[in-house]
Amino acid sequence: GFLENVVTHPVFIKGNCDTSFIEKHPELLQVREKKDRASKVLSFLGDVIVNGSPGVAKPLKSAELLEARVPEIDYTKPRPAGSRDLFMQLGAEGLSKWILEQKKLLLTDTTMRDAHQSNLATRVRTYDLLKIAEPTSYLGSDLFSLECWGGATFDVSMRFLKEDPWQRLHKLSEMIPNILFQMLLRGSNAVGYTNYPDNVVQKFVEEAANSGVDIFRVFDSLNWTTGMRVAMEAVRKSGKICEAAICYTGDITDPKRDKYPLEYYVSMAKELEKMGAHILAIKDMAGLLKPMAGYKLVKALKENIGIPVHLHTHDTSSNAGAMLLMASQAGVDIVDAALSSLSGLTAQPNLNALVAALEGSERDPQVNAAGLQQLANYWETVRDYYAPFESGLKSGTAEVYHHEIPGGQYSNYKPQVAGLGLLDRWEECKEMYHKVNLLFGDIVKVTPSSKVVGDMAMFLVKNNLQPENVFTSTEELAFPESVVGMFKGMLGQPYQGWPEELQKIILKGEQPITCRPGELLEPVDFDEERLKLEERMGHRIDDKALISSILYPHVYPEFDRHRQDYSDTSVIPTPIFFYGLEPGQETSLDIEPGKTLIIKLNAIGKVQSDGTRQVYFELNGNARSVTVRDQS
Ligand code: 3PY
Ligand code: ZN
Repeated sequence: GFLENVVTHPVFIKGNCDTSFIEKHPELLQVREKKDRASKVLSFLGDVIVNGSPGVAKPLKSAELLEARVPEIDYTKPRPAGSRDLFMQLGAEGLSKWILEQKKLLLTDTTMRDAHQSNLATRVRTYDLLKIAEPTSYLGSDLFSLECWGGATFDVSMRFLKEDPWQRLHKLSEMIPNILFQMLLRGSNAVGYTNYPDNVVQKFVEEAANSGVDIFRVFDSLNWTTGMRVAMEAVRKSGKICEAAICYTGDITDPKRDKYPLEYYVSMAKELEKMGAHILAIKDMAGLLKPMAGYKLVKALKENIGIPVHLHTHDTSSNAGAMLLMASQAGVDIVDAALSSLSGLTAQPNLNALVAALEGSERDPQVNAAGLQQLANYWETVRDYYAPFESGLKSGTAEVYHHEIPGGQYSNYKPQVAGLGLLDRWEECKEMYHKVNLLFGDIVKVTPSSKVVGDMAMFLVKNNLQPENVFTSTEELAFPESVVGMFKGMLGQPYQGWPEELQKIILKGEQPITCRPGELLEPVDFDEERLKLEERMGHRIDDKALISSILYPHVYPEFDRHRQDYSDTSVIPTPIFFYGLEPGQETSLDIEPGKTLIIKLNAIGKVQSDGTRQVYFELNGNARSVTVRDQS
C-alpha cells in the first residue's frame, strides 16, 4: 500500500522530491483499500439501495421500468453520408455557402442537449445517449446537426451524474461520425457561470474541437459582442464552424417594448458577420419570438447579412411550432427542434411534427420521417426513467411573454425556489423575476445573466422586499454575490449600460469595470495547475480533466473521487443507477467490451450499532456483500 502510493505518486515519478516528500504528502499514508472494479460497483449500488440517489425524493422502482427498444438497423449496409462528411470536403466557408444554396429547411436535433436540459433538468445520462447513437447515425443521417454538448450538460454530468463530459463527447462522435456535432458555448463563460481567463477559453475550444465538436454556437449573456471575440477567434482558429448568436429578448412587434427594436438585432448580426461568424444564430432562449416577429426578424436578417441564419427557440408558450413555420416562410436556413417525445413545454418544438407539416412543400426538409419516429419511440420510453426530474409543467403558458424566464432556467428555478422554502410563493417568485428584469434596466437574460436575475428575485422575495425598497432601505442590504459581480462588470456590459443609481447602491462605493473581464484575469499556468491537481488526486491528469477542474474546481475533485471509489458508474443502466435494485432483482452491465457483470441483490441486512448495513449480492453467481453506512 504505502510503497505503491509513493512510487505511483506523480511528484515522485517526475523525480522532483527530496526527503521532505513524505512529510509534505500525508495522503501517502492513507492506504486506500484497493478494490477491484466489481467491488467498487457493488459499493455504489449498495449505497443507492440503502440511501437512494441525491436529488431523488420519490424513487421509482427500476424493475417496473421498461427497457427502451433500440431500432433494428442493418449494419452491414454502409453508413449513409451526412453533413459531417460534407464539412470534411468543403470546410467551414464552403459549408456555409452550401447551406445558402439549399431550398429545403435544414434541421438541428436538440434531443441530446437542450431538450433534456430544459425538460429533464439536464439529467440524461451517457448510457442512454450511447445506446441510440448508432441508430441515430443511420436514421438521422439527413439532419443538419445534433446539438449534443455544452450548455449545462458539462457541469451536470460531473456534478450529478458522476460521469465525464469529455468521454461522452468522444464516444458519441465515434458512434456518429457522419452528422455534425454542435455545442452551446457561453462565450467568455465557456460552459460555466463566470468569466474565465482567455487562455482557458482558448484551451477549452481547442480540446472540444479535437474531441468531436464541429459547430460552436457562441453567445454572450448580455449580447456584448466584445465578450464573444476570444471564443469566436478560437473557434475559427480550430478550423471548425463558428456560429455566433444574437440573443432575442423583448418583442419587436410591440412598439411599447422599444429598447430592443428590429434594428438592434440587425446591427448586432452585421457586427457578428464582420467578426467572422460562418453562421448567424438567433438564440431565443425563453421562446419570446412570436410567430409574426419570427417572420419579420428572419426576413430582415436574410436581407442584411450574407451568412446562413440558424433559429433556436423554446416552446414554453406553445407557439413555437407556428413560429418556425413562419420563419421557414421567411427563408430561415436551419431551425432547432427536438424529437417529439422530448419536445415541447420549456424545450424545443416538435421535430417530427415540423417534418410532417412541411412534407411536400417547397421547404420539405427531406429527412427520413419514419426513422425519426423510431428514434422518438426510443426516447419516449427513456423519458420515463427520468420522471423525478420533470419540471411539472403540464401545458404551454403564454405567461412566459411576461416573466421571460429562459426554458433552460425554468425547470431549475422552481427547485431553487423550493429549496429556499418559497414554493408556496412560486407565483410571486415568477412575478419578481419580471420586476427584477425591469429594475436591472430590461436586460438580455440567458445563462449566466438569467441566473443573476433569478438570484435577485429570490433574495427579494425571501426578505419580503420589493424592488423599490432597494432604493429606500435604511439598512445595508447584503445582495447576492452574483448580483454584485454582474454590476461590477464581471459578466461584461449590457446594451445602454447599467442603471447608474442602482449600480452605486449595489456596489457600495466600489468602482465597476468597463473593460473585458478577461483582460484582468491572469492567464492560468496549466503546468502548475496540473501538478497541483495530480498531487491532490494522486494520479495523472490529462488536458481534458485539467480543463474540467479549472472550470469547476469544486465539482471536478468530487467527481474524480467518486470514480476512484466506485469506478466508472456511467456503465450502469439508468433505472439501476438512480433507483437501485429490489431483493431478487438482477441486472447485467458491461464494464468494458466483453467484460460483463451479472449482479443480483439477495438481501439488505439490518442496521448495526455502528450505523452500517450489509448488502448481500450475487456477482456472476458468487455471493458477495458490501458494508454501507445508512444515512437515514
Ligand atoms: C445554457 O447556457 O445552458 C443555455 O441553454 C442558455 O440558453
Ligand atoms: Zn435553448
